Amino acid sequence: MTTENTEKRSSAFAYAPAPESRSVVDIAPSYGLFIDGEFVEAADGRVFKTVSPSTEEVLSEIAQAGEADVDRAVKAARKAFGKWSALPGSERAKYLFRIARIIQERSRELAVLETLDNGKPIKETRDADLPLVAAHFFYYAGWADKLDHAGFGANPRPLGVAGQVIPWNFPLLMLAWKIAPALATGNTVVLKPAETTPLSALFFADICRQAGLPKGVVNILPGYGSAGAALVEHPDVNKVAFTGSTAVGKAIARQVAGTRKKVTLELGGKGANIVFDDAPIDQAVEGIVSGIFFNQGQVCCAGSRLLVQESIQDELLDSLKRRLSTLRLGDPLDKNTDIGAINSAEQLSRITSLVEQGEAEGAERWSPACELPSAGYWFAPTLFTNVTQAHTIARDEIFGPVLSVLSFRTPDEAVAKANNSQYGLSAGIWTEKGSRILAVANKLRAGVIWSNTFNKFDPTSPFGGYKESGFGREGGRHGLEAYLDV
Ligand code: TAP
Repeated sequence: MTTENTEKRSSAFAYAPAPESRSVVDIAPSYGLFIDGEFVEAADGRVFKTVSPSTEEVLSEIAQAGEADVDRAVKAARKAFGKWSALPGSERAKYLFRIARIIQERSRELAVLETLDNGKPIKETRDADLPLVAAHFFYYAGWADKLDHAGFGANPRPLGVAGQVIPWNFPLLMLAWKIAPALATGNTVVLKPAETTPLSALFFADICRQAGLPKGVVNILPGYGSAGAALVEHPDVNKVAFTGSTAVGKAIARQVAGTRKKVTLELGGKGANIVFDDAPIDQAVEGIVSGIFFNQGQVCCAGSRLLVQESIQDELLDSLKRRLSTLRLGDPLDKNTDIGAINSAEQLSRITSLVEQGEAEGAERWSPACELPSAGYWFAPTLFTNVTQAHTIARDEIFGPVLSVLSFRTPDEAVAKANNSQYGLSAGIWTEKGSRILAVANKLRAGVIWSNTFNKFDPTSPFGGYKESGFGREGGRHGLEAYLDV
């Protein structure tokens, strides 16, 4: 996969410290569905395997929810809703605070588990995912007794049973984004984790038991192939929350049309990271790297299009290539690993085929010299130059460690190119001029805009998109509205 202008990796593999031990966490050989406070087999007894994407080792066998199980879980959630929604907010808050504290106490186990099941580097699960997960539960615990003061009028009411479908790129964090606001507002939950990453959600089910959460308030249904649709279509589900691909988001919007179910969709993106000629180059390079290589680029708000002002393009690309040559790809449990595994064979083949299309359409591909492990699913950090707006790699979400570089001359051209996308989720602006940050940000059609940084998250900030990136907001005070009849 290397190209002519590939640079030699210098000392990237010289030092290999002991990896974080997988013995930190006990993984059972099999797990049931979590319904009404108990782990149970699927009604039809079906199971599927979850594998570690960095080794292809089978981690565990998971019960596979079908339609009957969805019905069972929705009934349990409906039954629990009466008492749960009638609790004073201060009581619901106590459970959420307890869950948040247990997550902190067990964060080492959870970080290792997430890294094993997802393939992302331990330094990301440890320093980003887990702290953000706990923070999300703490933040919404704080809202539970203040809903009358959230600006939605007096006495806002919960909707009922929330059916939630989450993706594999941030399994536990997306669970937190969905479950914390739902419970704070008095709803009960049936959540379907992605089929490639069910383990941290099942571990979370155990945390719910440890926290003494009443039975049926949270139900977790791993599934594969039909559980998602059965949940969304269940007539006793009042609220649907989905994060994932735009194609499935559109299907869900069609499924719930005319049902009065409240829906939030958080879908794909093709974020533009815009670097002006007065930007601090070294800082911008770090932001570009974290923007597209964090979590192997499997991030809906990734800065997957670099828009660089023409006058600094050569200098910036030289710095960027030097920096990419220092990234360490390999064992995700190694604390020094920067680039982990791609989540699944399917995702790897999607990335590979889009990258091949990029080359076939005439863009120039470059990667640092990089040895890929023989087992598992891996893709080297890749950047494309000579990219035009018409190229597929400039338009489609690749959801992998692949950066498409385009240039611009004027701020207006930068804005026009950034907005030239079916998506509108994220953008970044790099410049020393505060006035330019405000002027450009006001013209960008993106739900989240960072300036002089990228991929920073906070539970107090609403997150969500424009256009085909979906609708509704998660996080912050806005995130409460999705779960309330206001
Ligand atoms: P996605 O499309 O993201 O989601 C698949 C999930 O949706 C599964 O859990 C599936 O459950 C459920 N689902 C499928 N059809 C459904 C329906 N009609 N109603 C309700 N739920 C339904 O899946 P993927 O194939 O893993 O990823 C494909 C692409 O999506 C990636 O390449 C990436 O571009 C994008 N993606 C985006 C994000 C974010 S954060 N925006 C996250 C992950 C992936 P069942 O198996 O039970 O049907």
